Amino acid sequence: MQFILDEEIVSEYVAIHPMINTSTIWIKRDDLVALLNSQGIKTSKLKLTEAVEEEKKPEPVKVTKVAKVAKENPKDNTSTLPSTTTTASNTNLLSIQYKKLENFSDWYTDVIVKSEMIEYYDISGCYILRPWSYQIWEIIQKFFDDKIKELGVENAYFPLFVSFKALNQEKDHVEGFKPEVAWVTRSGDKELECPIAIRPTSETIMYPSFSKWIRSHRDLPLKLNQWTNVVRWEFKNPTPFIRTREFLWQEGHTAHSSLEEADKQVFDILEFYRQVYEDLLAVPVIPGRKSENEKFAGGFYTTTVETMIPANGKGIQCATSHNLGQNFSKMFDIKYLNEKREESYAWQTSWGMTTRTIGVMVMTHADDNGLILPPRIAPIQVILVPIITTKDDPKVIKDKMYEICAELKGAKVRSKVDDSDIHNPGWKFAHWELKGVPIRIEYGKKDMEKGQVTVFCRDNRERFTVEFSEVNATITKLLETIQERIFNKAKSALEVKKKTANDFESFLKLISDNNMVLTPWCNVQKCEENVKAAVKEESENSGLDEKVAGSCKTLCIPLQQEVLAENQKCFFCDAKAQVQAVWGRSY
Ligand code: 87F
Repeated sequence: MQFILDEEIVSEYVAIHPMINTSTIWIKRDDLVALLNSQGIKTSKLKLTEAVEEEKKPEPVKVTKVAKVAKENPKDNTSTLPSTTTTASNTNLLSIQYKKLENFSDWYTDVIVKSEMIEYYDISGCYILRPWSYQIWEIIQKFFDDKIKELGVENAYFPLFVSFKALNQEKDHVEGFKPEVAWVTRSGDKELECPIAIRPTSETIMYPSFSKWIRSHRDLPLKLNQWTNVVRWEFKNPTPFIRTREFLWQEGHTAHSSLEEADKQVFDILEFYRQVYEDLLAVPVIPGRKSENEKFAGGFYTTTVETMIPANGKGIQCATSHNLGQNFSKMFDIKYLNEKREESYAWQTSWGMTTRTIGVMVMTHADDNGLILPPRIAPIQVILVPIITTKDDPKVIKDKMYEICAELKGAKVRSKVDDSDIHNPGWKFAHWELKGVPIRIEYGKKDMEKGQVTVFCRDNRERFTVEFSEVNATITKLLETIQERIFNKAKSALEVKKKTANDFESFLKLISDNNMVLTPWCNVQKCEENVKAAVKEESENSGLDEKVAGSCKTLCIPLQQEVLAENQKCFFCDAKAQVQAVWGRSY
C-alpha cells in the first residue's frame, strides 16, 4: 500500500476521517508521514492540481473504509445493515467496489449508499431516503403534479389507517393480497378491541367518501390524487426503491359518467407516466396492456409502462393505470342520477407511480463510477470546483466561481460551488461523480489566465474548455444534449435486449439468455399459465437457471403492435395469434 499526500495542502495539519466521514481528527502532516512510515506504509508526495490538469482526473483520496453490502432476511424484521465497520483491505469510500456487469445487486447497493441516496435502517425492507434521492422524488412529484392538475385532478389526503370492516368491504380483491397487509393490534400494553390495518392502497379508505360525495351527474367527474406512503409487508427479497415494505407513491382515483371518459383518463395518465420515465428520467419504456393474468383483479383492464434493466435482463413494471369499470362503484355504492334522472353506477379509474422510479433510473444509467443523473432530474446540474494552489489567492478564484454560478442560476440551471476547504479538488471530483452530477466546471489559475473554464461531462467523461462569455449558452445547451444522449444510450441498450421468437424453442433460449422476448400470442389466460409451467419444466430438465423459470411472464401487450400475418400462430399453443406480447423475467 502506498500513501500519496498532496504537496500543496495549505495547512500544517491534515484532516482525517477515522473510518467514518462524520467525525474528523487533525494531525500534523509530518506526524502522519512518520506514523505511516513506522507502520511500513510508503508515502510519497504529489502536486494534485498539476496532476488534475495533466491526467484529467486525479486518484481520489484513499480512505480505508468499506460499506459492505447488506444481506437481509425479510422473514425476520430486522435488516443486517451494510457494515460500516472497517476492514483491513484498501477499499475506497469514494469508489464503487463492484462491477455492474459482474455483480449487479452488490453494485446497486454500493451505488445508492455511497452516492448518499439511501441509508439502511434496522427494519428489513425499510430504508431512509436521504436528501439526494428525496430531491429527485420532489422533482418527479412536481412534474407529474403539474400535469394531472391540468387534467383537473385535485390533491387530497385520506387517513393512513383502515378499519377491519372497511378493508373487508371488498374482500374478493383483497383476498390475494392478505398476507401483505400490516395491522396495528396494540396501543401501549393494551390489545385493541378491533385491529386496524395500515393502508396498502386506499380504495377501501376513499370509496366510502366517493359514495357520499357523488349524487348527481353534476358531481362528476371526480378526480382525486394523494401523495402518501403505503405499507405492504412483502416477503420476497427487498431491494431499495424497487421492492420495499413502506414506499412513497401517488395514487389517483377518478369517477366518471361514461366508460369512454374513464378510458380517456386511463390513457392520459399512462402518457404522463411515459413522460416521467422517458422525458424526465431518460428511461425508455414500453406502454402496453397487462394480460388477464397480470392485470389488477379488481378492474376491467390494466395499462402499464414497462422497461427492462439491460444489465441483469429483468423486466420491471414502472407504473400502472387501471380502468375499474363499475366493479368498485357497485361494491361501494357509488351512484349518481344521470341527465334523465336515472340511477347509474360511476365508471372509475385508479393509477399509481412509486419511488421505484428512482431505482429504475439508477439501475438504467449508473455505471462503475457511480450514479449518472439525467440533467432534468439532477438536484444539482452543475457543480463548480475551484482549483486553488498555495500560490493562488483563493478569494479571486472563488469569487469568479460564485459569479459564474450566479449567472447559471439566473438561467435556471441548478448550480452549486463546492468551496469547502476540507477537501482537495481530487476528492471533490470523485464525490460529485459518484453522486452523478451531469456537469462539473473546474476553474484554476491556468483557466483564469486564459479567460476560460474547464467543463467535464459525467456521462461520457469528456473534458473541454469554454470561454467565460460562452459559459451560460454552452451549459444550457449541453444539459439538453446530455439528457438526449443518456436517453439514446438507454434506448439502444433496451433495443439490443428486445428479441423476437415465433416458436417455443427459440423463446426459451432467448429468455434464458436474459432477453425480453416479443412473440405472436393467442392472448388466452390458460396459455400464459401453460407457458410458465413449460418454462419451469424445461428449466428443471435442462439445468436452466431456476430464477428464469420462476418469474417468466408477460410484461405487457404493447400498445404499438406490429401487424401480424393473416395465418400467424401463437408461438406456444398453435392457436391463431391475436396480439404481440412481450415476455420476460421480472422483478
Ligand atoms: C397489497 C395489499 C392489499 C396491490 C395490495 O395499482 C391490497 C393491495 O389492492 C392492492 N397490493 N393492490 C392493488 C392496487 C391497485 C391500485 N390502487 C391504486 C393501483 C394504483 C393505485
